[in-house]
Amino acid sequence: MWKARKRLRNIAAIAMGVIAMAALTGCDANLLVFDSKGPVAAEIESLIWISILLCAVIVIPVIGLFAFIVWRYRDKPGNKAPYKPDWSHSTTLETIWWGIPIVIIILLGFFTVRTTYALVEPPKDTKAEPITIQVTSLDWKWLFQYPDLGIATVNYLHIPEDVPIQFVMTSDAAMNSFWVPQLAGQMYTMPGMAMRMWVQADEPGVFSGKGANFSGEYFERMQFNVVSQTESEFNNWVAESKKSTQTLDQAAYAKLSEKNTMGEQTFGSMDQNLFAQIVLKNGGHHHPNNGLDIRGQFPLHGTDSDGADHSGGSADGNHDMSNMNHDMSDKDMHK
Ligand SMILES: [Cu+2]
Repeated sequence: MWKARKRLRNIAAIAMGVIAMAALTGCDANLLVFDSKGPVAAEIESLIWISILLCAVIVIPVIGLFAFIVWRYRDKPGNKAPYKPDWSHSTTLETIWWGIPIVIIILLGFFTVRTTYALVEPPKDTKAEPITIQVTSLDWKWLFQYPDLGIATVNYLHIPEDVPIQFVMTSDAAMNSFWVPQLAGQMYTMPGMAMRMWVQADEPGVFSGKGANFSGEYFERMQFNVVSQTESEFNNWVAESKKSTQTLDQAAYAKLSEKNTMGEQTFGSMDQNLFAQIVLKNGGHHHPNNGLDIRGQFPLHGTDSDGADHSGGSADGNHDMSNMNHDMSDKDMHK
């Protein structure tokens, strides 16, 4: 009996040690949401802090009361704690333990909604002209296209510091989640949809990003570095990348779409319509007035221009890419 109990205690001690180690090593130095390096991530970080404080308002008194009650009402000869077996209701207590959570839920909701809406817009205090990066998650790699610059990369990207980056994201495989913890929150990439997330880095540096969603056999290989650079360094990198003779055309994309893993790649030129085609071929549906900068050429369908008939679903066979009479390549058309 005694031996069994001792063995149980040893197992418990080892289990606690393993959990503690996992908890400590889990904080990869590159994945710190509490070490934000840009205005978008800073906004999210303050929301996390507000949430922690509001939770603490409940958690700390509850833990304190638990310890107090266990001590105060413990079974001990001569304990003078009041004993009231017939007690059943207290309006004061009911008001407190319903009132505080209601106030906390209202505050949490207020701050969450405020942050969510704020993040739809590019960072307010930045004057720089935004640049767009189109992101496609594939099995098992990330494709980044720079429609403004005509280059593309795989599994890494460079951005200029202090410039708002508009990530327009889709998936051409299982859905995934794009996450650069120090620069922004997570956003899902989904086939047939284009999602937008604003990102901005305050300083030069290398920030790690990853697919935060399980996406099959090699999901853990869906990692990439975001290299933030000064404007001149960034321009040098762009000029250097343009020298690459690799072109991201249909043939190159077909190769990228194969199920495999790969290292970093750079394409010196690319097909400007590719991203739009990826979104449309998976059942996507272009809405010119939604403010998303998907770029590329879209076929005109129905009565899009006056905003009617947007009910046509994903199985829309009318999206024939050969019928490119609706030129959306002009940036102003997206305003
Ligand atoms: Cu439409």
